Amino acid sequence: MLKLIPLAFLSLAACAPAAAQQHDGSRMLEQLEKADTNNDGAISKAEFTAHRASQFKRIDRNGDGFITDSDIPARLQRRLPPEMSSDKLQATFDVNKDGKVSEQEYTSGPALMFDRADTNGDSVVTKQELQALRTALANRQ
Ligand SMILES: [Ca+2]
Ligand SMILES: [Ca+2]
Ligand SMILES: [Ca+2]
Repeated sequence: MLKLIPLAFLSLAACAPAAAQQHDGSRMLEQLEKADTNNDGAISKAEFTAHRASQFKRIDRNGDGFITDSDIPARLQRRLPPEMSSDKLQATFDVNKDGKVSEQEYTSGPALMFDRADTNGDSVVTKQELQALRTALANRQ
């Protein structure tokens, strides 16, 4: 369980705008590919949302339905770059500004990588769209 937290946390942060500016696009791409639960090579918005919901459950360690500071161990927080801090996550996902990120806020929060990959805007990232993004990211690095 403890081992899962940093991973889940990194993938959460990878969805934040600041992280999108960084050169770890391949990790974000990986997250996107993992969301393809029916393995048809395409990721629908529904699959993406479901993937986020399962991430949320892993990050919300005390299971109270909210991501708060206490869900991220202080030991881990100190090692994380500033753009992955809980402040930053809350700035991105805490829409009603109550200091907690609810499951609803997280699953319907900004989906930068998905939106970027879905170039024709039909809410499905196809294999071709995924490949195009992979190429674009590789060229940038
Ligand atoms: Ca799929
Ligand atoms: Ca909130
Ligand atoms: Ca599309």
